[in-house]
Parts: sequence; structure tokens; C-alpha cells
Amino acid sequence: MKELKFSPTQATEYATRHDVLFYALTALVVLFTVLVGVAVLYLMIKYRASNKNVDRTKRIHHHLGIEIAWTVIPTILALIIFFWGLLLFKEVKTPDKDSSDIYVIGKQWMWQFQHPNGIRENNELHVPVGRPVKITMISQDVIHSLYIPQFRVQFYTLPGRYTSMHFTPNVVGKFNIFCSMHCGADHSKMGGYIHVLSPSDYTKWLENGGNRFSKNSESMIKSGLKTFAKNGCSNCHGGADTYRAPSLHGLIGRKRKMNDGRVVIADEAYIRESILTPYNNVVEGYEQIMPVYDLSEGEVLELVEYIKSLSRAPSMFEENEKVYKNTRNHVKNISNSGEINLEMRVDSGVSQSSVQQVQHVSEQN
Ligand code: HEC
Ligand SMILES: [Cu+2]
Repeated sequence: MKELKFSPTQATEYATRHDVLFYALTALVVLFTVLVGVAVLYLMIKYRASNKNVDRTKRIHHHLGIEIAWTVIPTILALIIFFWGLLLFKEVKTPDKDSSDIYVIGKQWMWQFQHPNGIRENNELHVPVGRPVKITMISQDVIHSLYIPQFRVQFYTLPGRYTSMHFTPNVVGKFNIFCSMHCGADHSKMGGYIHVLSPSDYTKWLENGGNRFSKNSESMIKSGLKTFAKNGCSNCHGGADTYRAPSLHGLIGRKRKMNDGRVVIADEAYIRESILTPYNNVVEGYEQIMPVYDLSEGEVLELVEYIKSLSRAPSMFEENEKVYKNTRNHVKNISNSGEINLEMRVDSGVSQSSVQQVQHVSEQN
């Protein structure tokens, strides 16, 4: 044992703030324990039965001042701790806008990490120092919990549902990854290391293919696009809404109205559910014609990353947008002369071109 530490290294700024709250709470507990303990001991000894030298005639039955004090002061202290904790909780639950995504699949008994650029790692994760990271995670079997003690973050990975957490490491080094949910026989072996690298080391690591599994790994967006084309998603979903299916372009973060009246925000979990159980979320104005897909969690994550990219990098569909605009103007001109039904022509024209577009892109890769 090199050194005996009271708590693990603080490798994020959040860890420092987390510990201040923890120590404040500990100090309060110690303070009240000592206060009450000393008072009890003192009174116990002073008023022991064999002590005949104390005055027992002036017993106090009520003391409003003391009762108010011991009610109000602890209540205020408890509320301070509550709101302090609430603020920290909010902080750890709200990812930065510019954080980089890391996808995690927990399974008996290992952690699989996937970077958007396609690098996959098992039980190890490399991240650059000082950059916020958002983890989106899911379990393939039972409930696990991803725990990085030096970052003071921990959250469950659940089968069938995405959960997330985020952190910004600010110390270069090698830190622990644990599973903190008892998940079966080899639970204690389910862990690994997170390597926080300096920006130059991180670039070097990326250039060397990142890890030992595959050197020229394909980005998640590319694999997602392939999965998208392979499963025929592009037959219905194109660069613009059609009567057949809504466009997935710019979907992430948008409010979607369901045909049962619910309004949901299209986040990662919504996209996942739309793919695996389309009948649970039927978008208003559309028929429930989307087939049910049986894909692995890894494939679904790639599709999610691909669909997210459709809002971030519309350039992929720029060509298609042009076609859409041209078609629309063209159709407008004709329909002004009262010849055809505007909606139908726009829709069929665009869905055709967007299908070709998707196939075109996937062939390139
Ligand atoms: C036969 C046509 C069809 C195919 C094939 C299809 N979808 Fe859909 N999809 C739809 C329709 C129609 C909707 C809207 C109704 C609904 O939500 O079920 C939809 C909705 C969605 C939504 C929610 C969109 C929104 O606007 O809220 C996502 C995400 C989605 N599909 C992804 C996919 C993916 C990924 C694939 C391929 C694995 C796929 N779809 C294949 C027809 C299809
Ligand atoms: Cu586990």
C-alpha cells in the first residue's frame, strides 16, 4: 500500500465541488453527534442516582426558546444541504452543449466503449483532458452501473433504455472504471481504466488507430448510414417529409407530436424506441407502416449517431435540398396554372431523389 487515502484523487472540477459538499455534510454530522453526545454524557454523570449534591427541584418541562431553536436551526441546515446537493445534481445531469459523445454498452461482464469516429474499446476508454464528454449508455442484459470514482460520477445502465452522464476530466492520468451494481458471478471483474491524455498524446493515439482491435475503423456515422441503407430505412425516410414517412433530417432535439396527443422531445432514447418499437410512437399525420426491426444495441447506437448527424451536417443532403427546392418551385409554377395537385407532386419527387441520394452516399463508402 503506497498511501492510505481518505478519498480518491479528484480528477474533475466537479469532483472538487462534490467533495466540499461531502465534507460539509460530514462536518455537520460530526458536530451534532459530538454536541448531543457530550450533552448526554455530561447530564448522565451529573444527575446520576448516587450523586446527592445536585438540585433536582427545578425541573424544566417546557422551554419554547430551545424547542424553536432545535427545530428551526437543523431545518435550515438541512435545506441548505438539500439545495446545495440539488445544484450539484443539476450540474452533473446537464451536459455541455459542445461535449463529445461516447457510447457505452454494458454487458456481463465487460464495458464496450464506442467513439463516434468508429474506434471501439473494451474495458478501456481514452479521452483528452479538459474536453467535456457526454456518455450515452445502455445495458445488453441486466442492470449495471458505470462508476468512475476519481470523477465522482456514477449512473445505472439499464436494459432497453438509454441513460447518460457527463464529465470533464481536468487531470492527465489513468483512473478506474467499475461496475457498481452487483450484476452476477463476475461482477467484481467488470471494470477497467479510463486514460485521460494530453491533447498531443490524444492526437497521437487517434492517428495510431486508437486501439489494437482495428486500425482503420469506420466512423459510427458511416456504419450507421450502411445499416440505414441495408435495412431499407431509406426507402421511406428521405431528405424531406413525404406522405409516406417523416424526414429524419434535423430530428434530434425537435418536439414531436404523436397521434395519441403526446408531445415528446426527440432525444437518443426516442430515436431508439422509434426504431425498435415504432408502434409505441406513431408521429401525428402518419400511418403506422414502419416495420419492427430487430437490431443489436451496437447497430442501434450507430443508427442514432447517423440520424443525429443529419442535423449536424446537412451538407450530406445539400444536393438533395437543391432538388427539393427546384421541384417545389417547379411544381408551384405548374400548380399556379391549376394543372396538378401540389402536395402529391412535391412528395413523390423528393422521396425519389432522396432515396437515390442515400444510396449514392452509401455506395461511396
Ligand atoms: C415502410 C416505411 C418505413 C421504413 C422502411 C422505416 N420507417 Fe421509420 N418511420 C416510418 C413512418 C411512417 C414513421 C412515422 C410514423 C411512426 O412514427 O411510426 C417513421 C418514424 C420513424 C422515426 C421517428 C421520426 C419522427 O419524425 O419522429 C425514426 C427515428 C425512424 N422512423 C427511423 C427509422 C429507421 C432507422 C429505419 C430503418 C432501420 C426506418 N425508420 C425504416 C416509415 C418507415
Ligand atoms: Cu455489472
